Amino acid sequence: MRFHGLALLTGAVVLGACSGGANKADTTAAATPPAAAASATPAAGAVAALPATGQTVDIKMIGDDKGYRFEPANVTIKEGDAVRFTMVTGGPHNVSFDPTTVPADSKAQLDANMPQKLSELSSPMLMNPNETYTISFAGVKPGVYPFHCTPHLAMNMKGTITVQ
Ligand SMILES: [Cu+2]
Repeated sequence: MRFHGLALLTGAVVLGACSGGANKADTTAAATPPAAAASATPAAGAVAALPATGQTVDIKMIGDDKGYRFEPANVTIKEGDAVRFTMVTGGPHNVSFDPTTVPADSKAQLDANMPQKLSELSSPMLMNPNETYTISFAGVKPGVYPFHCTPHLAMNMKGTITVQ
């Protein structure tokens, strides 16, 4: 109790000192970085995910005796729509956008709109039939967004999402 009171008193003294002059304000700023740095880490991914506001377009993830593919592989959507990937056969599959081909001005938003990523712009693996993974394209600017399945890239499991 006594200790707590002392801590409060110390805090009050520091506050009082802070309001004293410009130099003290600098001291406060210098003392702030640990907190700022801590919040700067989330700030790097500070773009908030935006929920879809439009239609949901479906793409199936298939691996069978005809090969590995997205079906349809190429879709055209509007900004604000969502694309829902459904694991059908031949998994694990995922959805991965190549950071070097995603339009730079939408990269952070698209990345933010992808939940539970394995890595930047890369969805988790869908293992079981009927598992889905939905990506909102809210705030993702018009452009062409090529994507692929990481495990089956060599088997040409690729597609493109064109945002109008
Ligand atoms: Cu695949």
